[in-house]
Amino acid sequence: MLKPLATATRELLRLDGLWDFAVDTAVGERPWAGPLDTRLEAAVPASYNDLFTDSAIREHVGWVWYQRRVRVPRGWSGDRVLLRLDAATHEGRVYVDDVLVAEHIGGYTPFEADITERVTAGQEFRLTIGVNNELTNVTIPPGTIIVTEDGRRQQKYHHDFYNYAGLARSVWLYSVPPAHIQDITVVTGLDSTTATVQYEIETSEPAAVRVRILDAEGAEVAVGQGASGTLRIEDVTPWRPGAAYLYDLVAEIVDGAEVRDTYPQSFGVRTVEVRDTRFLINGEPFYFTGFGKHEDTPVRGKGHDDAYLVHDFQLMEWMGANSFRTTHYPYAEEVLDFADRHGIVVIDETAAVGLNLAVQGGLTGRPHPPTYSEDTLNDDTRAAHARAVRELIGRDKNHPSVVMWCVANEPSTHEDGAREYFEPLVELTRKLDPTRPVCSTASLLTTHENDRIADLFDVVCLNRYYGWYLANGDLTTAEALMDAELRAWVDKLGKPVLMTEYGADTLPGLHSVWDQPWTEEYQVAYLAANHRAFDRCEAVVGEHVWNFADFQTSPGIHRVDGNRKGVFTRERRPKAAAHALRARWTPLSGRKPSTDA
Ligand code: GCB
Repeated sequence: MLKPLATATRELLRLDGLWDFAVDTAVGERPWAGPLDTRLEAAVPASYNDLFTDSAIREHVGWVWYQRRVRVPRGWSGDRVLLRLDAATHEGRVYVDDVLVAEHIGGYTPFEADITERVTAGQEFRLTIGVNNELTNVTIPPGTIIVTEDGRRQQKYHHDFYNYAGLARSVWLYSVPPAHIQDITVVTGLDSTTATVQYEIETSEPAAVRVRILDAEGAEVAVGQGASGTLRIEDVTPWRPGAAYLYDLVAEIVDGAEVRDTYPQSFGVRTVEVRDTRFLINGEPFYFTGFGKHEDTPVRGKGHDDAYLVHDFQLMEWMGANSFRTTHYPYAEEVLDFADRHGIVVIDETAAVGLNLAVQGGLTGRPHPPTYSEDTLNDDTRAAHARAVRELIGRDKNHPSVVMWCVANEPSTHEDGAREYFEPLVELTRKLDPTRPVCSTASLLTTHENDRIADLFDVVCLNRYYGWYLANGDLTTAEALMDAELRAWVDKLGKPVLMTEYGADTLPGLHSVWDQPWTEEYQVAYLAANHRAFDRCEAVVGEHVWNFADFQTSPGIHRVDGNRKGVFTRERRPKAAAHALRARWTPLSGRKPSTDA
């Protein structure tokens, strides 16, 4: 799905700002049918939960309503008019005046509606958006809703981050010409100094298509005719980690000398490959340094914020972090665009987090229901998961920064049904994109002995907390456990191993001369112990610390004001570990540390 852009043939209005806002219990049955009866206003983009002081809004389970009036620019008559929501978390319904024009389930991917027949250029319309935050066993991520004895509905889920909801990304109104470009796919190859650029363009109706490739200075380096084909760029400048270089593939619908529609799709030339126990970008071994992150800031919740975007990337660069994983859902497209432009490598993850009922059994010691069954995660869950994979790849396929798809975080992999659930999803991912490796991360409950799915993936991605959830306060044991685990996976599968999570909760300002958990010194020592083990294992291709910054967690989980495994606080102040990581990562520059430690 193309990102809306203003071009010579398209115009664009961002509908961000203050919208009227109400929870469903405060308004009538058909809140879209007239002006919303409310005094509340909510900021877009932002999660609504932390905006208000009323805890009933913060903990509301169900629909909330956003409304505003929108004037269609008067110059748009004759064009098609589209509404686009970058995200409605987790379900959205969009009404133009009294009419439902779009519905979508899945909280982190965009959707749109052609509203040409419902609006008039120069006139206003009433735009109402319902957003539902409910998670069930057939949503991605899954959850369950319980009703307390006194009749309150409560949302339960199997991941620790807070279930922020609302319109956390931009809403757009945009115009396209009647015959327009609907989608573009670009796949690049690299042979020494020559690039091959395979392209495929979808149009709204049969049309003559022309393409031009422009380099970063705007010079034309290749031209082609037709909706699909392969072009060559001689003396190409590849996209490299830390040294981004972007081209534009300008697709045009032409009618004689007239250009009916034009859309520039940016892309980078780079290859990705897993060979033996190495992860290669442009044929060269790449060592990942960086983080699992969250879209999470005070007040805005998961609301996209360009200031935090710039600052987070600055901090990553300052530390020598060359990559991150979009834990645990697709991030705003602005984030990936920024990564493309600045040469940061991304592992792009679906919102499939918490597909694991064994975790709750593991924590409480109580028997747990099976993760995969008709009453728990079932065929409908898998269908929702398949949609999530399609929408992720549909949105992000052209980003050079994205080097691997992560289909799930910490699913249950040892229970009956795990393989039957995952095999078709991995096949689908590879069919949709044969060019990128595929992974899923493994929790502590997944061992090399009980796992049933790791062979489906290209890289063994481990989330390991030796020295925190296990061997807490005993880093000698933690290091030995890590050594043993790494050896076991390499012996079993002979694939690269990426440490996709390791981390220790840390209270800034707490200090000790001993290995005392929660202190800043312990976080530093914890990371160092883990690093010694990684450096002894040839097959380890990278390290992503959990987490970049402290983040808000769900009620009912035993945390002190959120998850404190951040290397930065939630306000982005460094803990001692930030300086320690900077000292380790800066000299590496994408190369693996020496293995003779
Ligand atoms: C994990 C999860 C992550 C949690 C983390 C923790 O394994 O993938 O979402 O936040 O552990 O800190 O417990």
